[in-house]
Amino acid sequence: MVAHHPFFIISTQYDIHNTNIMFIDEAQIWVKAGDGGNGCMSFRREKYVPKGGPDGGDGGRGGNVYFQAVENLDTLMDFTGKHHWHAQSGQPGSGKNKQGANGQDLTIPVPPGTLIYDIDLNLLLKDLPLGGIKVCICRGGRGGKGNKAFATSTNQAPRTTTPGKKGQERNIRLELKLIADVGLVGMPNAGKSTFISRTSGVKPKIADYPFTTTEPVLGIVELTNFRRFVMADIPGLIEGAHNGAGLGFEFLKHIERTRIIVHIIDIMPTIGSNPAGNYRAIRSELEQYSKELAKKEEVIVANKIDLDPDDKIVKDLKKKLKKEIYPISAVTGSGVKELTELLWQKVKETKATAEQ
Ligand SMILES: Nc1nc2c(ncn2[C@@H]2O[C@H](COP(=O)(O)OP(=O)(O)OP(=O)(O)O)[C@@H](O)[C@H]2O)c(=O)[nH]1
Ligand SMILES: [Mg+2]
Repeated sequence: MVAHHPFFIISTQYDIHNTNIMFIDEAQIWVKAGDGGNGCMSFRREKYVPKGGPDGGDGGRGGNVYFQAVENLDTLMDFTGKHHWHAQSGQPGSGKNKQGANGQDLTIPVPPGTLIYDIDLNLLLKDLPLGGIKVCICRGGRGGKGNKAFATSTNQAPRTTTPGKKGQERNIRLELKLIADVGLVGMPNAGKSTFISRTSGVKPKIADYPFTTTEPVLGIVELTNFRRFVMADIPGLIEGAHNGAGLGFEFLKHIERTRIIVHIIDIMPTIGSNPAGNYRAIRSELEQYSKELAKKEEVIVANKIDLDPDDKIVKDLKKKLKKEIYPISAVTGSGVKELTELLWQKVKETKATAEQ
């Protein structure tokens, strides 16, 4: 449901020059720096001293708003529930020439790669490509002057003070480009879209006819403890795809850069085909398309096990393919949680290897 939240928009963009599926994660928020505290008007009052001098202190400075890129964040989802962000205002000055306390700064953590736009100015303010970088986006207001500050030799009892200045405020749009970690491949009707809709916030069209999906769809798969990865659903592949048959081929380039391929096999395919044969046909298409893609780590999933209550088809498939196979039912949810855990683990491992 995340995709429909007013402050959280997911859209997919294709860039044919860049073979990644780009996934734009967006959030709109309002940020405000703290106001400066007002200056104070006060006169010293001492017993037996007829005229005390002015002693109103200055107001404190309002806190600034910073954005900081933080390494372990990877989406803007945390902004879904919080639209208003403000730093603390400065305290007013007080008597005895006491300056008001400064307001505390606010630092908003965002994932590396976040772009910060001012919506009203339609302007890119900053780009935070790397973790650790911190920028000030709204300055806190200066504190006002207390009447002590206006005392001169000719005006020893000023009654003038100034108010604190307002803190800056902005309507901000955050934008983050993500790349899919996991790509789903398989024949039309295998249940790829059913799987992504069960595990992420996106709801692609699902139907019992081939080529229901005509364009890639990306979703964020969320697990417990803030673990997440990005998954791409692409149109189904068919034999001859590498020569242009069907729809899926055009989108294969998008999964070239994903870390893992999930190959979904329909264990009850249409008459005239069988699960093992379909698996091999898709593998052959991937190999003919690109050696690199074919070398990518693959997780083989047998889907629709609700239609195979005595496990016969899956056993037979394992025997034929001689590979590890993860049985699931995208419809009933059986095996789905285990599979997403496994995928997360593999994404984490490939990320760690890539960073070495
Ligand atoms: N019984 C059963 N049916 C399933 C399961 N998963 C998907 N289906 C059905 O299979 C049909 C195709 O599902 P989709 O998710 O649209 O398949 P797809 O792989 O995205 O298909 P394309 O977009 O055409 O490539 C739909 O009628 C689903 O309801 C499952 O686990 N069990
Ligand atoms: Mg589909």
